[in-house]
Amino acid sequence: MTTNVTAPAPGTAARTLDPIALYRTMITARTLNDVLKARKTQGRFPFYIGCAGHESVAALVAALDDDDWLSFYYRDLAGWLQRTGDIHAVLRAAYSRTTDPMSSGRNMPSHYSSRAHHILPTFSEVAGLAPFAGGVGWAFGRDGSRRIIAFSTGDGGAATNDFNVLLRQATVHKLPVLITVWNNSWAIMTPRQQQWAGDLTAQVRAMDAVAVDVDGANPFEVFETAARLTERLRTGDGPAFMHVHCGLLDPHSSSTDIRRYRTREEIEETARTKDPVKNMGQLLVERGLIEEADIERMRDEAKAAIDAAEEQVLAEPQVPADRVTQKVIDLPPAASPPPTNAGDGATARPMPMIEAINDALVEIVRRDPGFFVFGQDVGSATGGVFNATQRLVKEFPGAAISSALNEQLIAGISAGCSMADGRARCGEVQFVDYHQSATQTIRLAARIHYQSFGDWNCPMLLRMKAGSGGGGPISDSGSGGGAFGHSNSGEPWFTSVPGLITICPSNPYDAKGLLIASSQTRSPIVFLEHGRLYRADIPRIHKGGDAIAPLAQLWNVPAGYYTEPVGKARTIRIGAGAPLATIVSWGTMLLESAIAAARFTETNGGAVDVIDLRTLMPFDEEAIRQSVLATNRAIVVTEEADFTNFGRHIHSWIAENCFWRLDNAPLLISSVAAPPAPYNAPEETAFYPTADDVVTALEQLARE
Ligand SMILES: Cc1ncc(C[n+]2csc(CCOP(=O)(O)OP(=O)(O)O)c2C)c(N)n1
Repeated sequence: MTTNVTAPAPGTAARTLDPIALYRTMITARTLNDVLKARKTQGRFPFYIGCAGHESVAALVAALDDDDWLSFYYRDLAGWLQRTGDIHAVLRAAYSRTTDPMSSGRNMPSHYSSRAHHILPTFSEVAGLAPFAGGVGWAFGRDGSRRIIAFSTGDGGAATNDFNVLLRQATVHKLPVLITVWNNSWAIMTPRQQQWAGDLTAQVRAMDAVAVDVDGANPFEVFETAARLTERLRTGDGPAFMHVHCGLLDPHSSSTDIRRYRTREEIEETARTKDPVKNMGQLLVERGLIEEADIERMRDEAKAAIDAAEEQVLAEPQVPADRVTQKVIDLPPAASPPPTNAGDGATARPMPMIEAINDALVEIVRRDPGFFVFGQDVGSATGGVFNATQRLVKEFPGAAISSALNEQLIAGISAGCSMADGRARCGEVQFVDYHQSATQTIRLAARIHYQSFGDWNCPMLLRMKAGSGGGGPISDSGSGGGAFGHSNSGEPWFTSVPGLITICPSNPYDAKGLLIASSQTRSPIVFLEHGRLYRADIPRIHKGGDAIAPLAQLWNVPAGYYTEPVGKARTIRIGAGAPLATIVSWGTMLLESAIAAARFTETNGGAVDVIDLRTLMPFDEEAIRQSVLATNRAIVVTEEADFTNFGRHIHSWIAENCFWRLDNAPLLISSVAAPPAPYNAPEETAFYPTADDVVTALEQLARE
């Protein structure tokens, strides 16, 4: 083994290693680990998960530049210390102090995170950061900065979908990601043999990454391998993989009894042969860089520094309970109005929603050349299967990029890249039904702001075609034949995720304004585009009859850049005089509701208020309250199937908040309780509510 202790090899830019500083970091990590283990045993805090046996990760970090990003996992205390030198932070996290820079005391200890030091916010979900790390690598691959990101996980982590998504992201797109698996042979109590068959390193190599096995008990070998691979990564030749063989010197965590699942012989053998701190000390002594006595002295110095830090941290403030709802969501800034003249003479022109979406994407890229849409088929000449990116493809080559058929891969690129760039980066999911594999990534993206107590934002923007297939509202255009897999409306999947903004426009004007507003988001957004509305015309009172006048202007879309406010509903009054009832709806069902209101008022006179929620979560409570307090009657209309759904949430909110002012029980109109939606026309039509159902409900409210 050769050791790069003085200078880089001629002709390379490899970093030099200060072996004594590295050893100091490793010994500090081990000492801090032992202190924290003891404190947990003393009942000073509820949980601790340690690093003993994994300290060579400090050598890997030593091979990187400070501008390189890190995606750690819970064994990477030594990596944290190598990058930040901050023992206080570790103690602050353990003791849940507000001063904890990782999460202000919100997350468990050992969940490393720091925007200032480019350390992504560690999740408890094993390897959950993997698709995000791919997204960060994507950003670095595009920006020419030659930065890289190093990702680590354990042997159990290598079995996750998330990890396999990262491998595909990084290899297909040749991303500068150093992927490391720290194989300590255990995933809690499950031996390594359950995680993969055959040779993991060979498997990764076959995917077209440079892949090597490394002895994790030897920090010099870890450093040299990482330094060599890192230089290659900076050339843009694609990812590298390190299969680091190491040993776990402690039980899995403070909740696990090591002797219940590991033999005494194996534990002793691991301690004897796989202790990187002990090995490093011996190597330094053998090379004459330190003396035996220095080891004890350095340990004492580390302990003294930890003791002093602990005393200071214990005096720092504990987390106040009333903070619990802070930093859940970060809405985009207030809306900016359309230009009165976009410069080409045309201020506004009629167009369907799909054109308005094309228009919005073009406006976004004009102002933010780093913006892109990544999704299945979106880079094709047609601009995806629904043509939403057709103009991007034509006018901004490279801004719409076709992806592999993997929704989690898409979400990860969008999420990670948005964190690296600090601006919305867009993924397109072809049908909302297929977002399922991305669920974990979406949920984690939505948690980042809260978990890190505002240190991180994840402005991921995911556009999805949602809702029933077909062209135009059901009352106008009949069945669509979308069937299973192409017809879910999707609201409950997203509106139940804390920290996630869900938007669903009903018309071209709002689609454009809200999509442009979404490009300024700080929290992740799911933007639901109802397929029936892509090419829908202004809804008509009766098939072939007059257009509904109050909606007509929303099909006239201004040229240029404008935004509509996220979190604000649009109240549309249909008819004249005092409104009889409030209908709350969104998307396709907003059009059915408007048709119903027009028909009802045509026959009965008077008016109906139709509230288009537009943003489903967080929804506009004030708009609903104001209208229902004036009408005293409410109907919620949703395309969702009749199970636990978002429409019921709005219905329940009205009952809870407006109860004493209601003349009758609020009504809920939804699809039936079945999986959406059968392919044949009779059953499909029977599945969805239409304007006729809403008219019946209005008549019932008028009678009661
Ligand atoms: C996705 C997920 N599934 C299960 C768990 C529970 N869990 C926590 S750690 C762990 C084992 C991880 O093992 P490995 O990746 O080998 O890392 P090690 O702890 O051995 O370093 C499990 C199953 C989890 N946190 N996340």
